[in-house]
Amino acid sequence: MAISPLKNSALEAIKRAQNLAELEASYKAYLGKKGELTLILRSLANLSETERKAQGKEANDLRDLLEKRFAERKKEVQREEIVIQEKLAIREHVDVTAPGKRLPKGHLHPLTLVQKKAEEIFQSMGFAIAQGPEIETEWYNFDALNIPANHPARDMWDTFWLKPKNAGYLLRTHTSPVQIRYMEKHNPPLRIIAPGRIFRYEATDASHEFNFYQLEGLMVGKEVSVANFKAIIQEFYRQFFDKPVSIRLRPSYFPFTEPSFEVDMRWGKGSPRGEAGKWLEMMGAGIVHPNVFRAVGYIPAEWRGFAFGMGLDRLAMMKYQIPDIRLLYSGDLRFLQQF
Ligand code: FA5
Repeated sequence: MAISPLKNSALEAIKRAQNLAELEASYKAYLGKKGELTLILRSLANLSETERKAQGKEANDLRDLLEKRFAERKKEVQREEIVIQEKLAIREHVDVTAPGKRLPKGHLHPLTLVQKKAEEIFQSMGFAIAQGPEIETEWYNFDALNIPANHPARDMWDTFWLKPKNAGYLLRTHTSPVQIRYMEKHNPPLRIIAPGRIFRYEATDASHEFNFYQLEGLMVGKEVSVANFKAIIQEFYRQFFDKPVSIRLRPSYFPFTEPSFEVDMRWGKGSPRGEAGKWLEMMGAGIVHPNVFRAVGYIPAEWRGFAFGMGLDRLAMMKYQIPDIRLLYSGDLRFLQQF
């Protein structure tokens, strides 16, 4: 056989081989002991010197080329075979009768649940939702709320100051500055709540965090009274807990309300650590101080209002019987997955 047609048919056979067995068979047919090219190479010895030179080079070149192509195709076929086997292996693993895998779904944090529920109830009573920044100025957090510089009342709120301190920026210590921000932009009468995160530079224990959540409330009108406050708060609790709860109003002091009081709630039976019968302070509240109205440009003689600031964490603790506020921030899934 002449070299040229042999070359074409050999290259074609290499290309066509789909697996190692086919490839090996072709290799044998051309380069094996009795392969076509091997025979040609052997027969060179019988040729005259000039013919041998001419044909010898051509045949040896072809042998080198074919060796190379066989090796390349072998690698390709091996790779293809691995892919096919992997596919088969995967198919073998699909057991159509096995029950489906349940994808774990996330859910809302108990504090978020509590905040949403509280918002829903207050909205149903005509309160709008307002928001303010977590980084506040001294003016909104203190001065406008009738807490002048150097007044001992400032110490009621241990503060994280931002550097430099004389710039007057701080992490808000309560949600009350949102009252000021809202009243500056809106005319009375008004009813708002302002839920949000706040910060205090204080030691932690089972009922105190240094970072927690409050929900501020403010209602301003012509004849708003403590009686209105009490009715609204009692209705809020009734809806929130969906069962009767005991609360008490206790006289207190806040610079921005006069009179001021605190609302406590009694731990019920089944409380987590035998707190049953004990009181937990739920919020501060009172009748808006005239100086607060002055700070926002309202005429104090014309308007009356009540304000309150409730701890959302404490609300969550009461609702879900959580013995320690720190659990809410622990990121512990054993705790969080119970909600
Ligand atoms: C205030 O922050 C006032 N701004 C509340 C207020 C608003 C009074 C409007 C009058 C009018 P106080 O510091 O007491 O008040 O905090 C209010 C509530 O936040 C507390 O009753 C309690 O429920 C919660 N709270 C206070 N400190 C912590 C704390 N360290 N960790 C968790 N909850 C707290």
